[in-house]
Amino acid sequence: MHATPDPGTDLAASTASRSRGASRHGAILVTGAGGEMGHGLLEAFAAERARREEAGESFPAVVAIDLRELPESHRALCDESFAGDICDDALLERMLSSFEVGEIYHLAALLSTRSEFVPETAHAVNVGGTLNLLRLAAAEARTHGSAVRFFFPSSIAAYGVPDLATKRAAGAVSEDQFLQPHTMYGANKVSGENLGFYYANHYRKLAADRMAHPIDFRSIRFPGIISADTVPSGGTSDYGPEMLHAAARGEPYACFVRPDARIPFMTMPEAIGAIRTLMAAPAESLGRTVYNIQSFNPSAEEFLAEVRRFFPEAETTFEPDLARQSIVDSWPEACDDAAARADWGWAPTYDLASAFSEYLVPRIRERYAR
Ligand code: AKB
Repeated sequence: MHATPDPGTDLAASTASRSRGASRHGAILVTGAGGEMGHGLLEAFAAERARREEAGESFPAVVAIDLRELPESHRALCDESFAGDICDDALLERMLSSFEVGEIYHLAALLSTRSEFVPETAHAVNVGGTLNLLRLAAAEARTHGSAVRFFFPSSIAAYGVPDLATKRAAGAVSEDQFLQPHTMYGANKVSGENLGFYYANHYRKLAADRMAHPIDFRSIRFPGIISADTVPSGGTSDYGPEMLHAAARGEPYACFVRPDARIPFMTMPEAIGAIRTLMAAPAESLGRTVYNIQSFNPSAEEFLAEVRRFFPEAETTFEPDLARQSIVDSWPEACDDAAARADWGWAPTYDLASAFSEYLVPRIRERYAR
């Protein structure tokens, strides 16, 4: 049986014709670059570039895409930025006319709370966008003849633990348990993981001229992430960072989950470090495409106790929102990260106490003192 000789997309066809034209610059592409994680990643690339250039080595161009124009602080960290939709082929075409993409960090997504208000839009962005980027990566791989390395941030939202009793009994869950999420965002994350696996290993299975592994797909299931520099919006793990930032600003905060709500968390620098380490790991050492990681997993009440150690005046109350609480209840209270530890040397930098005393509090105090 024969399939069509080419992926059959305009993007693929024009990528091939471009390769015969003017030379393009090797590039790392970051989508959703204006978000919390995007900024951290752009900073890490800028630091890496400075190190490499000092050693007389080259570093690829860093190209950012975000729905909105990037702030100057972000733009200064990349070689080129594009404002627009990752589902817009014309935008991707413009980017590809100048850059040959060898690595992609696909961060653009609608988070879990926001996605429940507009599930179909969330699917279009979270799954449609991922599919478009995978397709672009496969076309680029065909053009330059080597696999494109692709990072996809998955989430504990990929899990759907059926009820609280099961959550408490399960403890730390492995990558393969409870994969029936209760949210559109979670369903989108599972789809992204599966699409990545397909493009990496089985893309165009029946085509005579197929490239066996056009994409080197790597993914981390992140817990809730806490940054000292930014307050997230649209997520359900946001109660942790919101509680801390409100206390540091001296503002009251009504926490939308019960005191006993428990999920895993980590700090933003640990998340950025983990992405960089996973993406630098030799392919032979990776036994899976998707890895759990976590640093600490306090209940909301334990998190508040830590906040009050530094901000004793914190005016925090608990006013659970039943719907958002039900999402947190469907996420595991801990993740088994043994595979990440064994395959690419993942280890958390902080526990709850040191995350507060060594990173969050000093930096947040400095931020709000400005
Ligand atoms: C969210 O709450 O939606 C995100 C996540 C856990 O992926 N922070």
